[in-house]
Formats: sequence, C-alpha cells, structure tokens
Amino acid sequence: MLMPVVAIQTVLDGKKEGKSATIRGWIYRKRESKQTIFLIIRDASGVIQCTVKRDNPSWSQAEKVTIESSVVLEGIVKQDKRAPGGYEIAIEKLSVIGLAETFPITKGKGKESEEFLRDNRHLWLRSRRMNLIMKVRSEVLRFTHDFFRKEDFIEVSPPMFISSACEGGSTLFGLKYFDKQLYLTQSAQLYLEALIYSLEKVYCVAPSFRAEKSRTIRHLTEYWHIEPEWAFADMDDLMRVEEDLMSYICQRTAKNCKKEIESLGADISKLKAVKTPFPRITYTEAIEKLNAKGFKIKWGEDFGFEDEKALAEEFGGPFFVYAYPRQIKAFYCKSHRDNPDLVMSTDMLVPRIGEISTGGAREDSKEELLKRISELGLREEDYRWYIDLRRYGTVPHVGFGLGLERLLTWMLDLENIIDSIPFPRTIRRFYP
Ligand code: AMO
Repeated sequence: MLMPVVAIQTVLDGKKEGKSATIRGWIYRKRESKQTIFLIIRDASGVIQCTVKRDNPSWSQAEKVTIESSVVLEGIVKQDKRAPGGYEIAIEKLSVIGLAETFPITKGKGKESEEFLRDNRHLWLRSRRMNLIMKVRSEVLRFTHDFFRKEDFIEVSPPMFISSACEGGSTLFGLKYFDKQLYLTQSAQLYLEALIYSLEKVYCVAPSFRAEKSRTIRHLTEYWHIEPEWAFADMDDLMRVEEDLMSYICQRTAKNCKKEIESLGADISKLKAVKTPFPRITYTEAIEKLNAKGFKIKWGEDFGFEDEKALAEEFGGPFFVYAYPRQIKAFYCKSHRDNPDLVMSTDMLVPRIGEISTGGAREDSKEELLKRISELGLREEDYRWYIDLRRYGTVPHVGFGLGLERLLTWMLDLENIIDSIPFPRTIRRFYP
C-alpha cells in the first residue's frame, strides 16, 4: 500500500531525512549513469531529484520511463547538497501512470525556437517558468479581490456581447449575433456606470477585447481588465484608490511570492519600492518634459509608446499623468468646467511598459454628454441607456481600467506581455 501522496514542496520543506514519502508528478529531466538513474520529478508545487539504483526492482521501470511521463513513486528522503532543493528521494517503488511519447520540447532550446514554444504553448505551460508566472498571476488576482472587498466594493459581472463601442470603433471586434451585428466588449466601464446607481462602489475582473493591430510587447487582442467604478467621488479620490491598489498588490506580491519572483529573475526591490503617494504631473507638464528631452511633440497630440517610456524612465516607478486635452480622450470623459479644452482623465505609467491604466471622472451632465456624443459623430441612439443614467439622479463618479497582463509584465520584468497569460491572443496568434 502506498502512503498518502504529498506535494514535492512539502517534502523539500519537511527535511525529513530517512523518512518515507510518496509523490506523484511528471518526469522533468532524466539522466543515467551505470549504477544510478536520476529522475527529476515535477508537480504543481516544485521539482525534486529522485534516484534509482541498479539493484532496485524499480530499475527497469526507471529505464523505460520517458520525459513528461506521469508517475507515482515512494522512497526515502535523503539530504543531498548537490540536489536542487537540498533533498532527494531514493526510490523504492516507481509506477508509471502514463508513458509519454517523445516530448517535442527539449532542454536547451535557444532564442530561435521562441516561435516553436508559442506554437506548443499547451505543452510549454508545463515549464517551470510558466508554472511560476501563472502562480504569481493567481496571487495578483487574489490581492486585487482582497483589496476591493476590503474597500467595500461589490464584485459584478458585466456582459461580453455589446451593441456599441466604449473605446472607439477602431479596435472593436464585430460578430454576427443571429441576424444582428454585435461586438465584443472593450471595457466594462459603461455597464459599471449603470451599476453604481444601485451599488455605489463596484468592480469587475473580466476579459476585454481589442482588435489591436499593434505588434508590441504590450498589446494583446484579449486581455483581463481590472475595472472599478464608484459614485460620489472626484479625481483625487480616483488617484488615491488607484495608487492604494497598486501599492497593495506590489507589497503583498513581494512578500508572498518572493520565491517565485526570485526564481524568475525579476527585481523584487522595485515592487517593495511601490509606496504611496505616487508622483502626479499634468499632461502639459509631460509635454514640456518630453520637448526638453528632444522629442518633438505638440500640445494636443497623444503620447506614443516611446514618449511614455521616456517619461517613465525619469520616475523609475508608477506615476500619474492627468488633465488631458479633450480631443485625445473618449466621449465619456468629464470636461474641466473652468477649461473645457481639458478633461478629467488620468493615465498611470510605469517604466518600460508605459501606460498600465486609464481612468477618470465621467461626464455626469446630460447636456455636456450629448454635446460630446455629437461632437465625435457618434449616434445618440446607440447610447440611449447610457444617457438615461444622467437623466435619473446623476452623480459625480469615477473609475479606471487596469490591464492585468500589463501589470504582470511590469511586475515580473517579462520581455513580452504574451508570457503573462496562459493562451495569448494577438493579431497573429490564436492557436493553441
Ligand atoms: P483603455 O483603453 O486605456 O481605457 O484601457 C485600460 C487599460 O487596459 C489595458 N489595455 C490593454 N492591455 C493589453 N492589450 C491591449 N490591447 C490593451 N488595451 C488596453 C491597459 C490600459 O491602460 N474604459 C477605459 C478606462 C477608464 O477610463 O475606466 C479604458 O478601457 O492596461
């Protein structure tokens, strides 16, 4: 009878020299010498070296077992300084659950094979690297939910099929919905705005879709969007909640995911340094800074990726740019009453990635909103229900959208956003 199965990390942490342990998992590496077969076994929790001696009845099983075969084994825990994790298991019984065919991904594939790894994402997810990234992703999601619940936000579930654009037509995915034309949502914002009239403080973590042709390290066509929206609040409240969320996530991740962050080779000190308040500069100040750095950007133009990166270098961590020109922001942005050329919108920027979130105060006057809708050539009838929200008990309100994958790409120093999500979707990639 096998003993109860334990996680590999429990064996490593337990340091129970001389005790019996049963583990199960997959063959991660295999090496053979005359007298010993070394099997590195992985499970969800970690990897451990296991050895079989020639005179052991399990030798023949160990000989035939292939990389990525699933196994269950029992053996004696032994300290071994050379083994990864400092302990190994001397196998006494080895059973193969599923013998693997020759695994297509072999150790030591170079840079040139990145495309190959992406084509084999369903298998590459087994790598230690992807295992660690996915664990941190899950923790960041946990901390996000913890934060909003702690702040009394109510989690809501917005629709994915929508009938009109939130963030402009150019990145809208259309689809046939029976005999109608519908779209995939770009942001839950407009629906969250409807919900605040019932629940006051709401948030969701949901997919957003962008028909994004950009092939950059920060664009996906399907990403997960962290979006809160709340009533009776202004720009100052907005930036405070946003920086509190960001520092809460970074501090808790630095503490709880230390091992993962270090194994991924990411800079943990950068996360520990994320403390409130964040620097805030106006759009106009940002333009001046860029022109002083030799960029040629006119007031009224939107920032490009390079502009954002240059700005962010100066701050070394997250910061806000706010008070944007009206012409580069969406129809729902509230205008500054004393200067209608500006809207109450703010972006949070970080080094290397640039913008990771956008937020702002929403236009709460029906007349101003109607003016914006017509100014931008949008069809009033497409936004009938949204305009209704200003008709019945309008209130000042704010919200923001933070892209989970951009956040992870920054936090974990990932080269490309595609490694922050299990099955990335980009203009060229939708398989597997
Ligand atoms: P925006 O369009 O700026 O604003 O999106 C908000 C945040 O979503 C993330 N993001 C993306 N992440 C990966 N791939 C993409 N193609 C992509 N596009 C956007 C970014 C970005 O900062 N409703 C407004 C926000 C608001 O005002 O509440 C909105 O969606 O991190």
